[in-house]
Amino acid sequence: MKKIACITGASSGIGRATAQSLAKEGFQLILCGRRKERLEELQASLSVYSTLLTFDVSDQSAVIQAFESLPAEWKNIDVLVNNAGNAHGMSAIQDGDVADWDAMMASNVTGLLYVSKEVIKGMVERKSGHIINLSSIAGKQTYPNGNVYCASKAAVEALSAGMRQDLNPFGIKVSNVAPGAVATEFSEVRFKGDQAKAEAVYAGYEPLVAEDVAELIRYIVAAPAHVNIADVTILPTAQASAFQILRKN
Ligand code: 8X3
Repeated sequence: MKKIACITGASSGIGRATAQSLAKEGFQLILCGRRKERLEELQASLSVYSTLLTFDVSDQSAVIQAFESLPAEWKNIDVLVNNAGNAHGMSAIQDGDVADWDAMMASNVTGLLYVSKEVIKGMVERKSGHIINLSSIAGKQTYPNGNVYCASKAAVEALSAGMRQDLNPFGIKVSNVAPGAVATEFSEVRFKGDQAKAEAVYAGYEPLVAEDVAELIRYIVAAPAHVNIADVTILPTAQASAFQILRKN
């Protein structure tokens, strides 16, 4: 029988790579994102059947409308990958920009909840499903100037644990994936287009690439029915913690 996976933030980075990895696993894909053209370009590159939902996770009515618009054949979502999210700015708490704080909490926490609410309904009814939440090493260790981003990812950690508890009676798996440094658009967005700052994050060592995390997600999804890979931290070999990266220059 066909298996359906829904991926948020599929237009770039880990989300896009996860679409490619789950396509190899034979999933039909619901690709969610804000940038329709990028989703269409991804769709055209995939060998599996897919459909697009264009919405912003932080807009609850848009989230509801998007999932309601799914034709019946797409409604039974087996796997939800809550990947959408970003960092905006990096500064001491006393210098933080409230708009950045709001944007991070809205996408990383509230948006994850809005999407989950729409998808969990069907999973509970069918008593099956798998939710994979993208957290971060930043959810496990707070670093200087990370404050609100770290808090948003700590919230994801708590939500993964809470979802696992509440959805346990329904046989629904919940997995938490916490990557360290991954070379994506992440730092460019965090530093608002400042290329030099973004490149410095990944300088002097080999960071993870989106495909490394996507392959981990594929492994988590492909585990036997009785196995839930509950919580995984994935780091570049050069990274020992949020605070320690071995750089060669
Ligand atoms: C991204 C990893 O270490 O830049 O979530 O916070 S880090």
